[in-house]
Amino acid sequence: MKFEGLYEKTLVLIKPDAVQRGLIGEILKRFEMKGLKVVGLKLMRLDEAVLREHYAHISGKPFYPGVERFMMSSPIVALCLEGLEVVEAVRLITGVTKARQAEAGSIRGDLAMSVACNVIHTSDTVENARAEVARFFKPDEIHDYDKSEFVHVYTEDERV
Ligand code: FUP
Repeated sequence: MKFEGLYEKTLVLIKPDAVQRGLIGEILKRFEMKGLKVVGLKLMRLDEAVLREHYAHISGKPFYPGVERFMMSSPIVALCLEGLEVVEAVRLITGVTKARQAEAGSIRGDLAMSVACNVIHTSDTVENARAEVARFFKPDEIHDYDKSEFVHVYTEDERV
């Protein structure tokens, strides 16, 4: 891959509310339409241990037990996406945490009204994305392949 160093991977979790509401396809479609490359994809159940690690930054909050119960209430879909500056691009498509305030056109803005049941988790920084992809995917579950991305990069300084 050309300019490999500029490419990032990010983690998306399609949460139990989206699985229950039949929104897996809609959410996947939005990422695919944006031009993002799916390099990891699986249905899985989460347990307390992985959730406490994943949500360490909120595990002391009063609402945390509810988050844990919700995230274990049905399987989720874990998705690893790859692309140029993909972490920021995916956060923009995600919308803010409180879904009823999320911008129209974003996934949360279009598909949810709740704070807790806000249809997806997405990594918020490049550093967290690295740790989160490693938390949810084994190395052999990430698939490297060629896909045209229609992102034109001339030099490492010129990302257009
Ligand atoms: P985000 O990065 O947008 O997923 O948001 P946070 O990491 O701050 O929060 C993680 C999850 O905790 C949210 F997706 C939903 C839940 N949460 C609540 O239930 N109540 C709150 O007040 C804040 C977050």
